[in-house]
Amino acid sequence: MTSIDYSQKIPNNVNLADDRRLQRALEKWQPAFLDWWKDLGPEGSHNHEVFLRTAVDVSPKGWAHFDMVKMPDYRWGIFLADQEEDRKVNFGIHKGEAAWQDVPGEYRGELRRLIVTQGDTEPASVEQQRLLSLSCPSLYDMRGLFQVNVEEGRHLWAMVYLLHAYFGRDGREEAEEMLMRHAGDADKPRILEAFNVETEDWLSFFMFTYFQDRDGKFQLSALAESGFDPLSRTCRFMLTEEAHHMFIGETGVGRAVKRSAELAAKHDTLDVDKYGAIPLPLIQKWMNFHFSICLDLFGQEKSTNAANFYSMGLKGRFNETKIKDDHVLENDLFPVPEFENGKLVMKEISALTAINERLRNDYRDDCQRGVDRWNKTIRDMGVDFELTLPHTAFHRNIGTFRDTYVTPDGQPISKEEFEAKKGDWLPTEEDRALVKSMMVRVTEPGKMANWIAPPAKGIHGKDVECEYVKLH
Ligand code: BYC
Ligand code: FE
Ligand code: FE
Repeated sequence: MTSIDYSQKIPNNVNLADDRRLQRALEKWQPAFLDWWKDLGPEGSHNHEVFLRTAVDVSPKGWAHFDMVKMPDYRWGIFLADQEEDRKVNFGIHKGEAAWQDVPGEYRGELRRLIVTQGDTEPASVEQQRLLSLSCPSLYDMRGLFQVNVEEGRHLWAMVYLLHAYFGRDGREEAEEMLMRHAGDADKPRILEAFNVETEDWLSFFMFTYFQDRDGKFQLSALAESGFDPLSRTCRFMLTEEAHHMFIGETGVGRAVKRSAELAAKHDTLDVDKYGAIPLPLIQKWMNFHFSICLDLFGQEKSTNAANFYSMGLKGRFNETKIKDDHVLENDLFPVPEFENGKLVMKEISALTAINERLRNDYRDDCQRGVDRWNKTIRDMGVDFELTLPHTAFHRNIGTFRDTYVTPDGQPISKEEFEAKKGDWLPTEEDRALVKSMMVRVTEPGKMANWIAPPAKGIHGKDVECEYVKLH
């Protein structure tokens, strides 16, 4: 089952050829997808040849095949991780029952909603990033961008497959809608807020792949626990690709940090913009922005939706089966933050209703790890500056902290104070213009824009100097 049939119009490892109806329906959706890619995929990329990895096998070892690929010829397909024998529903009220190979009728609406929300983010990110190749800091980075973009396109295929295969006519309608909503569109925006923000510059792109793709990791991990087995298998394979997106983010921010610290040490000042690099305090502002909008993606602290998804066995916790408890949670409590008379306090609520909050906490811990590594780079250069994740309450638009005003270190303040100080904490128009002015396109193999350090090594054993993209 693991090998992928590339002789098909739609490469797949789900025996699509055996289900003619489904195959025809997906083959009808395929040109709409390709039109969307042409219109809203990476600008000006259609003739480029790119050193891309393509899935040829879904086994943990060696599923990735690297080759020069002409961008529109990338083979988007449908790949599910192998079926686990005897898999069970591992949490909620159906715990212990055999995992579902079909949609449980009573949960159809909820499952469809989860799949649609997940699917919607994938093409959204491609739309958000579509202009970035025009200001890439190197061919190595342009390749990284395109790799992420084609895989997010494939993640859309993953969700569209589930909609077509398991949700009949409404599934097909939802699949069409995926190509109708657009990031930032005033009339038909993408579903989640953070997927409507423009990714204007490469620092934003690296923050996006560090923080926002990491939300992907946590949401997909929670969906990979699903009792609906096809969703679990799809998400498990998507997660193998996600790791590389976060690598691009972590090393990208890390290289900007390194260059900035290098120049700060050399000239004994943090104001390295005079030397063409992004000052560390600006990197902090970008981080404050991206981290806070990503915290919103986890939903409200108290969510009956999340409680229901869990009890129904549709969406679990991060590493559900490794957690040592009853996996039903009816008698468990979990602390969530609340405002009481202007003060932040923790309140214990039902662990079921606090599922979103728990995932957000896991996410926060994971985010901290990379920040620690960036700080080590800064220290190693002998520069006195520390990057810190802002407080969970800072700059939030969903849940308890919506309409509250809090400093990055968690002190409640008035709206007026927040408005007056905002420019110290979040990117201002001038900051954005400054960073944008550094985003000069560099396309000579091996060369880097001045604001970023070169990567430690190239891709798949190749040198950094390799011509990762042949521009045509
Ligand atoms: N924006 O009960 P609540 C990725 C709504 S990233 C706008 O807390 P729930 C990727 C909510 O819909 C991973 N609206 O909601 C990364 C609800 O509406 P109703 C994406 C929001 O359902 C990079 C109401 O507020 N995957 O893959 O518990 C590149 C009540 O809220 C938002 C997923 O998100 C928001 N941020 O939780 C490419 C997984 N938050 O019912 C790709 C699927 C909440 O009042 N989605 N609302 O009309 C879910 O699991 C959940 O729907 C959410 C929200 C976690 C998003
Ligand atoms: Fe994705
Ligand atoms: Fe991703």
